[in-house]
Amino acid sequence: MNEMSTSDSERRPIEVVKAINGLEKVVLREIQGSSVEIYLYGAHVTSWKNEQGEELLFLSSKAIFKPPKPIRGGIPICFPQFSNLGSLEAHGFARNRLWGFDDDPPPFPVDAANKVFTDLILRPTKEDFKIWPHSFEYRLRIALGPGANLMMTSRIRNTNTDGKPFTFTFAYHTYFSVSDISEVRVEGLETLDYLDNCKKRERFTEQGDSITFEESEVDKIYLSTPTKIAVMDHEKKRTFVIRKEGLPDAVVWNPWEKKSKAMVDFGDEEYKHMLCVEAATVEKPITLKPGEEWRGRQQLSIVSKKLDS
Ligand code: TA6
Repeated sequence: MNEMSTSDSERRPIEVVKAINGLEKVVLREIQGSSVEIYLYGAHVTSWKNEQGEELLFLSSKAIFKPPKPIRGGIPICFPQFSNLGSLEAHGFARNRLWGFDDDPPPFPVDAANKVFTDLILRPTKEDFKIWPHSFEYRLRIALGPGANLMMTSRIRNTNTDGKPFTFTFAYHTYFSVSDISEVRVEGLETLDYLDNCKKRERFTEQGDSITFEESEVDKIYLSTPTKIAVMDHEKKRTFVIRKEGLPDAVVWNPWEKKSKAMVDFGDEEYKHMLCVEAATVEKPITLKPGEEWRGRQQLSIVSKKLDS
């Protein structure tokens, strides 16, 4: 990755449109035909399509596009708290806040191939300060490259002026669209330790084979995983590859039948067509002193053949 900026002349234009319930949405289109859609509400990616125009992310048909309800599906951002690991609402507040455009982002290591991107920024409101008394700047670059490569880079800086550090956990809570959950395998998490959210976060060690899904909810936090994980959809002959930096853990979630029925913004049968595999940092929360910055990046891509081990 070379340190240079994509000149404005090279950069492809982005579209900003009024979408569901008047919420603003950014549309990135890559020259070969792939696209990404991002709501400023939550800096939430709700669509990622390949060059054939096929949707790669799951978005519930019952998703609610109305603050403060988070959008069900796509890629919610969990910050400054993953799940209920703290006193804040589940998964923190970044996913149900209105983000702005970052017109003057600090220099950024870019991949020259990614000519279409947008820079978004979140700073705390007075209300946020009451529940999480810290100043921060969260800069997010979402870039789309050839082959429908989707790159998401988060830079979180502690801007406290009272000398106080802050600590957070984080996840890109990606909902992949799959043909049939019973046809899906996840590779790259074999033999790893994980915390089982269905068993009071007890610690277990995963078996030696790739992970498959049958009969019940799966909600596991895999610890210190490889930087590359594959989600293989045999029926669609499609493999999603997740590459991650600064995000040692990975969460795997499928609500299965019972929990699907319990969620108002999720269809009873929709668990059959989605799988969450989330690049995360959970086990070892990140602590930043004033002036310090953390970076967490995920790259999502699609390959048609099996991932070389
Ligand atoms: O990432 C998995 C998880 O933490 C599950 O425990 C489940 O609750 C899921 O997230 C969805 O959470 P949400 O708050 O969006 O309903």
